[in-house]
Amino acid sequence: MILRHPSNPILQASDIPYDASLIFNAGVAKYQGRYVMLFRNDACKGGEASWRELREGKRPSAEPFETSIGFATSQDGIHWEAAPAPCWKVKSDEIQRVYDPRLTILDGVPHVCFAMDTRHGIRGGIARTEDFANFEILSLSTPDNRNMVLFPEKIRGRYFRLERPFTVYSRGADRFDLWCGSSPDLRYWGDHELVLAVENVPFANDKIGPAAPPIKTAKGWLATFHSVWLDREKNLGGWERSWFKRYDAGLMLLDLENPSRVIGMSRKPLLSAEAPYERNGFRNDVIFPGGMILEESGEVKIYYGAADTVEALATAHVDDLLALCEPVG
Ligand code: BMA
Repeated sequence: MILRHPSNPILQASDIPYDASLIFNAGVAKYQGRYVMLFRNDACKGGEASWRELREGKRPSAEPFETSIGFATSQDGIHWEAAPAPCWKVKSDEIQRVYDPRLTILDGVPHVCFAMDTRHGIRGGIARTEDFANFEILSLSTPDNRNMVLFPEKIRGRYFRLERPFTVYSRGADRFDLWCGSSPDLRYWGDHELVLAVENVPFANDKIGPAAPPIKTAKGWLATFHSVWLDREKNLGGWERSWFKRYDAGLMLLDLENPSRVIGMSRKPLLSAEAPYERNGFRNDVIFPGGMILEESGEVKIYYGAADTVEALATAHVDDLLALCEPVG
């Protein structure tokens, strides 16, 4: 049904022609006759030697990584070539990094949703780029918010996005839900509505959030989300050593005209960590989809970060994915 690609991982540190350690959580789209990818690179600051130490479980006291966004292209969506240098790195007194890019071609132009860590909170942003070298930031949310994804077209004359605010006080620590907002111009966002809450997902007990930008089908918007299961008794481990959260991929179907309405959902995870590159890495047992492409053949390519370490690909037929979504409500 859903197949992990035999070439997995499709992108990893050894494929990158500059300092790279963890290559994951990529956004992917088809653009001008090829596949394009923006990926997250957490590069170990201490170079190869510190990187080896980290992997042996010797954790340095200072923040060991420097994050940048890299660009890669592909003719088939499977074999990728990374550009010779990172394409986006933001650092200032206020901004610490941008990460977890998602890509949507909107009005014929690539748009990137991203998370931004700042000294005053985590912000979700949207930027447009014509060349994957210059990024014009169109909007930035108030903290804390991230995991934004854009719908690929206007709905009822407005732009829509899914997002995940961090409701720390009102919902208790880590009880974060998935929301939808809309905008006349991609700059000003409002009319927010709750889409899916943690308690609506049988395999989540901690938090959920948008994953890849949704794809349009005759039955509704097919959308992935990530869901988190926390067990403080069970250290899942990884190079980071202490890690207690399993990240699965979930699948839901949203109403075409009102995308804040869930009309279907898979009762089971679409993908759970099974393969060695999903089970073992910086943070074990993490699946984090960020890109989804519907091919003319009906094949859906789902790109996901695995174990916060590499980028992987799974494929399924769109009809099989739709069949997984049981009616809701
Ligand atoms: C989330 C984000 C992602 C990461 C995931 C698992 O909260 O930080 O970037 O992949 O945790 O570590």
